[in-house]
Amino acid sequence: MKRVFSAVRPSGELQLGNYLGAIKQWVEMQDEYDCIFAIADYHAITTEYDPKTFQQKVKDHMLFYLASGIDPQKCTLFIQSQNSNHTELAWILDTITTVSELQRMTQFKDKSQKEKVISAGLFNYPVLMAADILIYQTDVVPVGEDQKQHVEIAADIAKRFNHRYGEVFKIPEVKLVKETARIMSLTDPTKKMSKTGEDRSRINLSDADDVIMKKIMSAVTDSGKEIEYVEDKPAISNLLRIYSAYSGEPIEQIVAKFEGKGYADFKNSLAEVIIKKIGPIREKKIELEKDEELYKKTIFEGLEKAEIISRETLEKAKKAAGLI
Ligand code: ATP
Ligand code: LTN
Repeated sequence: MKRVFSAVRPSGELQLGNYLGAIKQWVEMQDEYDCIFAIADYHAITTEYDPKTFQQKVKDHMLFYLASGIDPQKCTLFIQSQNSNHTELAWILDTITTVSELQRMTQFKDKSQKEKVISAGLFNYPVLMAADILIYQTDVVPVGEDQKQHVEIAADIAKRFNHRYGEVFKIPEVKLVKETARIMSLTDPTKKMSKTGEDRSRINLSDADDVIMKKIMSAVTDSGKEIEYVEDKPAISNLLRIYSAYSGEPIEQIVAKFEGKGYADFKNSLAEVIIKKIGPIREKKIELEKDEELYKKTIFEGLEKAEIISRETLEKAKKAAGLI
């Protein structure tokens, strides 16, 4: 069975882009693949964060994974920082990664512009991510577009290690869903929707129905009033992709349905489609919160499995590099 690994950093509130770009794919893959999903808390602390609320964020993310349909009976779920094998391997991989290739990373360039202080952790972020992936001998990494470059550098690092020290790592491949790999902001269709963007620009998985309705109704649109899927209408095209992903209807069919109707009708219907899917996830998460043991049990059992698999690769890598 092919292995899948992916993670989300608990940097804010899970948003619709995280769900459509990543988590929805995970749910669909769990029957066919051996899936391992983590909460990348070590990645979250590479940018400014609040230690007081951090544990709650980590827990909320995990409960949203479960509420979205990730089944701990089928998948391995754990918290990245609890498995120190990752950081141990990351150090070894750091020694075969060059400063110039890390300087080329788009996410580093973007995020370092926004931070007051640029940490070495933010710079080395892709190397820890490579360790996350390679330590499980991962075949496939389902993520959104913005993480593609990081999966590619992980593959480069794996090839370099294997070439220098002998075959240890599998070479991972990225998996994107073309239509939803890059959901754009509701307030600026030239920017990606993100957890850390302004609240109006995104739909959070925790948003109440009336909040979703309000955010969609006030989402920016393009000039003109036709509902069209064309390149020079990036705002409406983004909303059409969201509509299609949530309703399962092809874009052409949605365009035909709203022919001659205005933006208000379309947005109203879009909000309803989103609410129908997000509402039950939000309610399920609230229900799961009541079960005190569920979270602890899930991450404890997941960690046990993750440690066994990752320890084996780490030892192989250390041996190959002459460290044992
Ligand atoms: P941050 O604002 O902290 O960078 P983010 O919302 O961009 O957070 P990440 O934690 O970086 O989210 O991403 C989690 C997963 O969701 C990744 O696989 C990422 O590619 C995917 N993802 C994030 N934003 C989008 C988006 N707008 N469209 C599609 N996929 C996305
Ligand atoms: N950097 C990713 C989160 C992440 C990840 C991973 C994704 C950390 N380690 C390994 C896939 C595989 C992000 O979404 N910002």
